[in-house]
Amino acid sequence: MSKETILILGSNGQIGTELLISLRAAYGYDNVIGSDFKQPNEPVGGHFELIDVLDSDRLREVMEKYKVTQVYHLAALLSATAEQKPKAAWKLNMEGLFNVLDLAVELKVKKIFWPSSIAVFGPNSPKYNTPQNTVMDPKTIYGISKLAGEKFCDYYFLKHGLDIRSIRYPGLISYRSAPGGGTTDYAVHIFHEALAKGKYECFLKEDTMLPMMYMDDAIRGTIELMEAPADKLSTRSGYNFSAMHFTPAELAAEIKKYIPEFVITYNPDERQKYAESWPCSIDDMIARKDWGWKHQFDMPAMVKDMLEHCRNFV
Ligand code: AKB
Repeated sequence: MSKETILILGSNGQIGTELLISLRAAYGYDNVIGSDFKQPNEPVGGHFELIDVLDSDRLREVMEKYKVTQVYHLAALLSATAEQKPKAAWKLNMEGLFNVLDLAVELKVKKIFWPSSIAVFGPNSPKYNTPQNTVMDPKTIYGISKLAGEKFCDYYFLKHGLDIRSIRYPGLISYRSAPGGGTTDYAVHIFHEALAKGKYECFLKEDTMLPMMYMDDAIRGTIELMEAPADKLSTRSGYNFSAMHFTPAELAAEIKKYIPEFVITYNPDERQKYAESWPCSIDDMIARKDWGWKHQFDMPAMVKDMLEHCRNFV
């Protein structure tokens, strides 16, 4: 395997924190550079650079300094935060992506990873087993920026031959890193509150079904996509990517098997609207066929593992 130097933009975030660990294990500690617009809360060791993705000169400086061969561009505002500041979200999510794509072409970066989301779908997309190619009418600024981003990724692949790969992440559930500003975040908070207080007030209605995935699967799948032979990939926008789907009531019932006294209440807020515009479940057949994607964690396995790990934080 040729030597790779990998830059993660947004390595303090929910996905970035875990990718940094896994990529360092796979590619060598010193070959993976973490970066974010602020210092991590806890030192992560190894190479770390402060980068605002809107500052193209700074990005170029770091990419040249390390002779970066791969970039994982994760810096973005998620659905709920983006809705509070739509113009700032559009600027960060789109201009940040352009800066990365343009520098990748100029500096001949070998591969780029950019995360898309189930938020690219909308109320007129099929709700269940939403296919890879279908009606896409996102209603959140986050979803609009992800759909536009997908189109630009495809465009840079076609026009410049840039090897860009992308996944439409469902809600991600993790114990090492906290989510921030998303609609699916309830599925992480619920574990910490169940263990600390025995109760949780959910900001979605009890029957709001959404596609979800355990972080271990998401990280493994992401790296597998990045390592797949280019000629196996049939899409350069975003692959549908799925593992499980459930409602808050179903998740609470599974948690109650371990914490019988756990009580969930519901107080839906504006995030309900965003969730209702998204699919309930996803058909990821093409990812499974193209690069062999296969999830390992279903909902019961995820709950067991989350509770075992989250107990250490209480
Ligand atoms: C969010 O809730 O905004 C994200 C997503 C589904 O992309 N987790």
